[in-house]
Amino acid sequence: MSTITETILDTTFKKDVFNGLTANPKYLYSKYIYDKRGDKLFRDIMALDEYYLTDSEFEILSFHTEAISELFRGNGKGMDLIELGAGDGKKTKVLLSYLSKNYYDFVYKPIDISENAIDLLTANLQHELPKVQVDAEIGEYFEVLERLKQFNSRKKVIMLLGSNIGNLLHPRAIDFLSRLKETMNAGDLVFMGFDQKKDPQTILNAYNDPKGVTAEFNKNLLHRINSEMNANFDTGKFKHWEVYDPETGTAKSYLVATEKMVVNIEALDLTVHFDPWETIHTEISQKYDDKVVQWLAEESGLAIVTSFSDSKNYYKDFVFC
Ligand code: AVJ
Repeated sequence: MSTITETILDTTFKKDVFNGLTANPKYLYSKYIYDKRGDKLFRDIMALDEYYLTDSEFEILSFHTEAISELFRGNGKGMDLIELGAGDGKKTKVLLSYLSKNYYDFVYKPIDISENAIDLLTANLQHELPKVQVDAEIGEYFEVLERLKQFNSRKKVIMLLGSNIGNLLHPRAIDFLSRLKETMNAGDLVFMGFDQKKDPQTILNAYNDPKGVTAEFNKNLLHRINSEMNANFDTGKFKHWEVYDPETGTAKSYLVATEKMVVNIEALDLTVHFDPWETIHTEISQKYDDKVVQWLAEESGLAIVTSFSDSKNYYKDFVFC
């Protein structure tokens, strides 16, 4: 890379876009979907009938509130409930409400890199559950977790809902879980959602809704590059495409160029050529079975304490220590 290129690529977002669109085959990371518009589109996805993940996990948390809360009970010195990537907190509120009504001594610590998301959530909780003590942190997950490790007298429960782990292929998931394990002390727990393997058609429908919300969500990557890097992607000329491999459990999203195109990204000083039907790989949404979760846990030094499932066995929340 020349020095000029290095000065232009002054953010990780720019570097990642440059690397992804000059690679063969092309790719972009799904984490960049989530700006304000992307957050809104994801909330719209969660409200879709086809997107069963949210309802399934909501059912688990509602049906097993007491059993889950019992696992979270502290050792007499209080508990920190740390949520990574909290979003709008709709599912978490079920637990928070129960925990606060039953006089658990706990602090809810949502962690997110989006200041916007944290502000919305904190204001909402202040209004709806004023008794819950909220201590939000804006930052990278591990930065915050490493800081919290020193307060080892309080029990920590680290929660990751929504099958967000599914955005990582297994080797990166193992890396992530191993790093979580390193920030845990004896008695601490991880509470994590894993979307399950099921009828492949159900999975494809969840990522291919007829209203096209998921397509818009996927294309938000191109919208963001257009507005933040002064590019001229014609988003109407890309097609959202989803594939699911029932053997590996990997769902993959693509944006497919429907014709030959030349795109300029001014801020990167880059011209990108697309052949007709050339792809940009944008997202992984991994689906799991018990064997795979068991293997991921073992590889990461975690032990499975228990798991909770919805009535259709579409989704599972696992507890690790
Ligand atoms: C938020 C990563 C769990 O992969 O199911 C929804 C994002 N992508 N529809 C998922 C998403 C397309 C979602 N996660």
